[in-house]
Amino acid sequence: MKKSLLNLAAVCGFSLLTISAYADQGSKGMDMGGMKMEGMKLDKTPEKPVSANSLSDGEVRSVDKENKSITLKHGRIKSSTVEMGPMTMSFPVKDKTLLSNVKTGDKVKFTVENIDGVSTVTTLSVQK
Ligand SMILES: [Cu+2]
Repeated sequence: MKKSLLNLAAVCGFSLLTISAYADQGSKGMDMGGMKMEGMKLDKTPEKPVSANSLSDGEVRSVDKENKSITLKHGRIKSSTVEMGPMTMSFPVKDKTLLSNVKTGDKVKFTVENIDGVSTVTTLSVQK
């Protein structure tokens, strides 16, 4: 379990170059299959509390309430389970109420966690 989370986090970070090539073309979700990890530190388990997650910056590109997803142009993400560099991509959101107050163009702060192998937005707040 822990190992698979680590693997996925590593794959996500390591897929950055591949994904970013596609992300701006509006592809949904991320195909993380088949990527091998390398150079990932495995000496730590991702058991930090959620509060250890740092907020990431993003700008909303689109909101899809029906599918509970949001496309964000995001800065660097580094949470206890997800790490990736800046890119534009879509994320599923943990709870659709997170989408109730955001619209395209909003600047947001958000956190991402790996939930069942998917990088999922778990908190989101609009920056005024
Ligand atoms: Cu990303």
